Amino acid sequence: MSFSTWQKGKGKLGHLDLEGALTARDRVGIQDFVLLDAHNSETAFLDNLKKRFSEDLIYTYIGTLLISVNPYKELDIYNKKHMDLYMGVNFYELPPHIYALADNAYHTMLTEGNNHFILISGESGAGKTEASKKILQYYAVSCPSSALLDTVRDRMLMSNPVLEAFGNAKTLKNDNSSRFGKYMDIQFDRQGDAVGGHILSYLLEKSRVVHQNHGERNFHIFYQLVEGGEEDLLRQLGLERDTQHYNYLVGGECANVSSINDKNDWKTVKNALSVIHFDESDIEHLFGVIASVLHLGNVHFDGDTKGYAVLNSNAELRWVSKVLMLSNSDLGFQVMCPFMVDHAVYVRDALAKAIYGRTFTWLVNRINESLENQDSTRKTVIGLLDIYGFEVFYVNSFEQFCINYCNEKLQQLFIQLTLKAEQEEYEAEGIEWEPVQFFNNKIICDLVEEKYRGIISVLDEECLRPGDATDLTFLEKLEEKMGNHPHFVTHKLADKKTRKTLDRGDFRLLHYAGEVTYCVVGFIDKNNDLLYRHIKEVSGLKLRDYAEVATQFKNSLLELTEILMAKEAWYVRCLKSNDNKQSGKFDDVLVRHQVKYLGLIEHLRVRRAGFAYRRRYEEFLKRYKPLCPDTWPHWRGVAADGVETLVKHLGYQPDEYKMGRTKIFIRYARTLFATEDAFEICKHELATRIQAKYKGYR
Ligand code: AOV
Ligand code: MG
Repeated sequence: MSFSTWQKGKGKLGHLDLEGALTARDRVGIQDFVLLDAHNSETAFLDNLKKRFSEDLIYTYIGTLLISVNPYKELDIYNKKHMDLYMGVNFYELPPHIYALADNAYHTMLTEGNNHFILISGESGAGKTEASKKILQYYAVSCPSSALLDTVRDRMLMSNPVLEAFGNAKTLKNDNSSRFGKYMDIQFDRQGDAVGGHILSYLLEKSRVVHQNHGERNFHIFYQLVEGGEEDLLRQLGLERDTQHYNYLVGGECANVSSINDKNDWKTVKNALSVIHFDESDIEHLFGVIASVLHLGNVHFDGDTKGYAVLNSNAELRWVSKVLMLSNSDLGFQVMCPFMVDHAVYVRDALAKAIYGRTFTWLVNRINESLENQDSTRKTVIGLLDIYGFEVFYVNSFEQFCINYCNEKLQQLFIQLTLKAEQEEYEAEGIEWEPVQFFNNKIICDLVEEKYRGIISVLDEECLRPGDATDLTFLEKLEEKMGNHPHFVTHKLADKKTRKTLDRGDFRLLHYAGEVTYCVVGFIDKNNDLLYRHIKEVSGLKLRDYAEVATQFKNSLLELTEILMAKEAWYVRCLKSNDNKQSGKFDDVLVRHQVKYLGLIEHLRVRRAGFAYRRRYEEFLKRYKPLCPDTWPHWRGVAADGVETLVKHLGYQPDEYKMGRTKIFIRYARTLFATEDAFEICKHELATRIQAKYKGYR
């Protein structure tokens, strides 16, 4: 390392003085698990996380993978100063941070000219959405700028509050839970300017529009509109300023949440919409639709003497027509059909869900238009994936089935890529290695998605079967077809397999992240999405395009996997520190469970299989060359030879390292550790010598 680079590095270390740096390791734990001495021990792993967490150090690396533990409190580490600090800095040089990962992905993209993605995973409430926002902010603030591009950046940033308002809700797990999946490409030009973006959204949980479990809310936007909407607007939409007035908002009995300020959020969303370039008429249209859903929820049916539905008042329906700018007769059609009361309510709810779902799709499309970059020159992208995390509730339904299946797929992708990447690296570098054993969750993915045999296929079959298919016949088919599967349990088989009983209408999947019991009620209906099918029919679209909901979702995840596989991966694994959203609390059992199922120890093991650490020759030399008189201050020859000279001087034994084609592979963490210690001491001595020299001048 040249003196000037080192000076720069020293400046960046800020308050960490050099002597302090030597002792800091004990106090704040190890910042990269690869350097942890206790070999792969789960307890040592957890101790380290906990030690760091207690010092508000929520980030730790395993090589280039970033672990983040949700602190449930605001930390002063996300300001512009920190962004500047991490710009252009190697992983090693500063404490682990999400900015370091974002910055390394960005610089690798620029130097290698290829596409990247950042996979953010973890269970519901672990901090995925917050992490993805921080990464986006980092790019928006830190990348080179021009007045023209500022607009694109502002829009990218502002797409977040809008999509969160319409796609997030309070659940029992998370006050701001993502109820849709989101993949966002951030496009960069050759200079590294962020020039555009594109969002793909995945399966919105529409059922929430008409039903919320106790302690949960509808999508944020409804409360924002009712609480924060201007008087004029509410009058125009026929709305009252009282969330309790709306049937669709009272189901969960928790309209007010202390962590949420709907009034303020309304202002943020309105402002964001104008930045994204929604004009007055778009906004009028958008909130008309939202109001129509609230009015629909208040449409009430009485039964006549034969049990047929009769509207008890036309007032709400008139408002629906008005705010949707329809003629009364369009909606009258629905009313004229002789439905039984239950059925009428069903149709009403189906309509509300369909309206909301289509509005969400429209919103994503509009945002994409505003982020589109017209310039056809070559661009590279960094994709950000933030999807609903694994979740287990008291009652789990079709939605949880889809969400948890999605998390299985992401875990599978992680396994494939980390194993694959590792294998390829050893191969490419000509290094022999022993593969490490993993629990491969492919078996669970197959159970869900396999053609003709998986749960989704059985569900589709039942949905399309003419006649008397019900949720229970679906369950029977499952029992018939997959009763012997080691990860599938039903009532009949419960005792034998898990020794836990199950209700007759339930089935249980043994997911990679834990057991989940699903109640089959509603599976057929939700998978059919009949109204959607009806809309497709009347709008003249070919039915052959139509796939059942779970199959559509499966196909979209397949496409997503292909998009991701073509890019270089970076990982953020988010851990939930406790189940009570409490700051500073580290629940050992909960964290240990997540560490296990996320495969973090295995990942570490793979990183260490044979060789704990590897570094490109140039980087290794750049950092450690002050440790050898032959390489300091300059090594004029080939970097690999310089590294060989350096490590021989340091006394590395032949079994401690291997020279690959472009990298040095170090077998034991302690070897690198000793080198790192020597480096710290050397820096300290150098600094003392330099200080003494300057004193001499004065
Ligand atoms: P999720 O995205 O992983 O859950 P969030 O990112 O929404 O979880 O985080 C949940 C809450 O934890 C946030 O609203 C914050 O209060 C807090 N939090 C998370 N990360 C941080 C952080 N780095 N600093 C401070 N507080 C944080 V879900 O979308 O439910 O799967 O579907
Ligand atoms: Mg989220």
